[in-house]
Amino acid sequence: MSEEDAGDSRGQTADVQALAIERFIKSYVAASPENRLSRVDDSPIFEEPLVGFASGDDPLFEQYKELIGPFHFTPREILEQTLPGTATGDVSVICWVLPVAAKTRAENARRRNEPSPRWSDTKYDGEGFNNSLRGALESFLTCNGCPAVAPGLSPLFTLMLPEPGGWTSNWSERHALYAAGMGTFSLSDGFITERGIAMRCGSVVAGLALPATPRRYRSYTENCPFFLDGSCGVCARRCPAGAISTEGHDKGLCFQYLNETLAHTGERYGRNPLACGLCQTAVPCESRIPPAATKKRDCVT
Ligand code: B12
Repeated sequence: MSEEDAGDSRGQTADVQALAIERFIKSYVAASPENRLSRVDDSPIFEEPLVGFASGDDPLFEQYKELIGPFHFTPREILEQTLPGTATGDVSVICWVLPVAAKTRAENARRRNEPSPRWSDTKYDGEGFNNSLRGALESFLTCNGCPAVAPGLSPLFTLMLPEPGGWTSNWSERHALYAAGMGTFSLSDGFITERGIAMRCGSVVAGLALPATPRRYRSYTENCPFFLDGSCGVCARRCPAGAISTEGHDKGLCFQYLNETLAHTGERYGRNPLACGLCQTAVPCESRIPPAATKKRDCVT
């Protein structure tokens, strides 16, 4: 076999592996009884996911050490430090987006000061399901002979309060998604994907060479119309904590609103602290890339 043929067959194997992983994630979301709002009406918490891949050696992950902090893991580091001796070959990051169900978005969109019960349960039961998916994909890969770790489930995963920025983790799911070409950040700090900003997301780092999803964005805020021409800003008007302004998102005010102001609602719902997500519903980016951002991009290219 020529070198070129060998390269082709490696590429085909990678494509087949990527397809199998995408199918696994989509089937799990469609079939899992945990993807259900069991305290409400047993309807699905999330709709069909988006799946993307990044190379574990993408230089962006080194940049994140400067951007977020030296404590932020590269994919190779989290794999090697969680499962010593396993990160010797290729490393890829498998990312997914779980779009919040339309009914939940519609209910939260009508709220002005506090989230709806469906939204709140989407945070708690939804993140519980997201963790099951992380674990299931880890097992699927491990059973197929591939070392894998979901950073969010790693015993090394932690949240910290570095100066002066507010809560930060040593593995940011959204930054992994950005590397995997799945969207961009917004004025509210939220991440806007092709299925919008009303979503939860996750990732697994695997010892595989998967085809990286092309990153077509020229800026890390390209999907947010505010950063294109100063328009929109609906998320700032929606935020009941006054935590979003033309200066961006004040994590401290956001955190305080969630933990203190919403404490009484949390008691009523039996969920403390509460979710909020008003900045992610009744906004032009709720379930898609806002047309204003797409139109502007088309003009530029
Ligand atoms: C800590 C945390 C919080 C904190 C702080 C939020 C924050 N912005 O960091 C608090 C408690 C306030 C919070 C609130 C919420 N959170 Co929260 N939170 C997290 C957590 C656990 C870690 C986030 C983190 O460490 N980020 C790292 C820091 C550095 O990111 P950042 O400051 O946002 O990044 C900015 C800069 O890095 C900047 N940037 C500057 N230069 C450059 C250059 C490049 C190249 C790039 C790429 C970026 C970049 O871009 C960003 C935006 O300005 C993640 C789960 C995870 N492990 O990722 C969930 C997560 C971010 N939260 C999530 C959600 C849903 C929420 C809430 C909506 C609550 C709810 N469920 O109703 C609110 C929304 C708040 C908001 N407007 O962002 C989702 C995100 C969904 C989305 N569409 O973005 C996540 C990913 C959880 C999940 N599993 O899905 N959260």
